[in-house]
Amino acid sequence: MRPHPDRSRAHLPARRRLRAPAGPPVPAQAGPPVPAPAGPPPPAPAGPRPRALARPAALLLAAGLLLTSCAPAAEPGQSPGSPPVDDHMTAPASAPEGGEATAGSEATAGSEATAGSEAASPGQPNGAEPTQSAATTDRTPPDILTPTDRATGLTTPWGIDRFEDGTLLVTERNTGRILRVDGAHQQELGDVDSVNRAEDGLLGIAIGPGEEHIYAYYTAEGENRVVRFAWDGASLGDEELLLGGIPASHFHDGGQLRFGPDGHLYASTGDAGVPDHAQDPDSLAGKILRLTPDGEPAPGNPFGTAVYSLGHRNVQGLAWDAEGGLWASEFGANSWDELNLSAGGNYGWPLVEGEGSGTDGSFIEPIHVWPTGEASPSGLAFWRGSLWMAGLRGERLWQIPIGPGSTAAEPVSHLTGEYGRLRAVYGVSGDGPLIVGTSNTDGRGRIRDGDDRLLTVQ
Ligand SMILES: [Ca+2]
Repeated sequence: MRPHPDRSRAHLPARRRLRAPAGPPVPAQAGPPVPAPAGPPPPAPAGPRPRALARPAALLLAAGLLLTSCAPAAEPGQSPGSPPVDDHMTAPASAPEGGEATAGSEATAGSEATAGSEAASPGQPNGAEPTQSAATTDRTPPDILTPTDRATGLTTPWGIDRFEDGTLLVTERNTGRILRVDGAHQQELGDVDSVNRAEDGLLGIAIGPGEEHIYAYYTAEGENRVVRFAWDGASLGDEELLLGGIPASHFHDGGQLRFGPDGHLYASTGDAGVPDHAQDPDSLAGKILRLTPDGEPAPGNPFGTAVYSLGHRNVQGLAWDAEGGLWASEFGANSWDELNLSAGGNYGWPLVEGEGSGTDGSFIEPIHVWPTGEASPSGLAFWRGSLWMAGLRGERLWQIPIGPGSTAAEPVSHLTGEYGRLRAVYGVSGDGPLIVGTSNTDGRGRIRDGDDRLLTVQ
């Protein structure tokens, strides 16, 4: 397929293509915080903003290397002491949700919204719909999305995986329940001793190799944990702690769990309300972690720890494309949500939100950015040649067609406003439908009859 004009490597500045440094990773420098710039954040332009691609050459060069970071700064648009927020809110700020809330408001705990994006009304895009690149037309199903209910009556479904027999494994964030969904039948397999105050709780779920274990990510008192249970095909065994000590908060807990094509377990974490943690390689907050199935740091991790990449604010979606490129969806603070292509390295938070590679050009820039009112992205899946990214505050499903070399075409939105807040997405190309979960019972949405639901998209 032809590269999209905006994606042509000929348009890339040399710095982006050749940015990966040689030599060992350099730890973050200590130093005083850099004050936030004065004045309000810049206005969000309409529609998603694509980034020129640094791929594939820079990606390959960057693999496994950690990039130099700079002194930490306050969150853009916030004073240094402002409480953090993440899970941007859709509805009036009455109910809590974790990590997706508005700026500085404990009262709005747990939402994915941020200040400056409250102005956008649910279902009302801030600007023109992006048009699909002609280069991707042949890859994109013609309209595509004809959802039907797969399951109803759920409470804030967060993580989804699928057994080989096609039944689904689903977590409920607020209740801590692990469910198996077979057709319309829902079976509770067990629960975890999780706490849920806002965006925290029982989050990601992943079925291990050979379906011998089930892995979960949840918030316990004082920390987030990666655990696993033995699985015999019918019931859960005892819980085994694989990795504790992941900083936790009401907001910004990350929580996605996925096995990669390399057989390692990837976990996304949030900054837990302390932005500087994202730049600290010794902290597990604000990172993508990479573990062996037994919970040890994966061989080749840049610091010899669980840390794979750093400089993230709150990643809740992980997916691999057909060529093995790892994509991550990330909540922004006041202005920009991000879609990143991750090969290790430093993704800039809190020194950069959205576009920008930092004062020395060392941060890896996102591939696409969105105003928080149009996305506030959680789940991410790769299915039928595209990434599918759920928007909570954006109340839509973003499709990002992926071409050769892990290149991304222009995003296209679907289901805008039709089902409310969308969070969980699961799909495997060539293997079943796309599953999309709503999140209207999370305290920030308008609950529709039957919510929350899992939708089958064919
Ligand atoms: Ca970033």
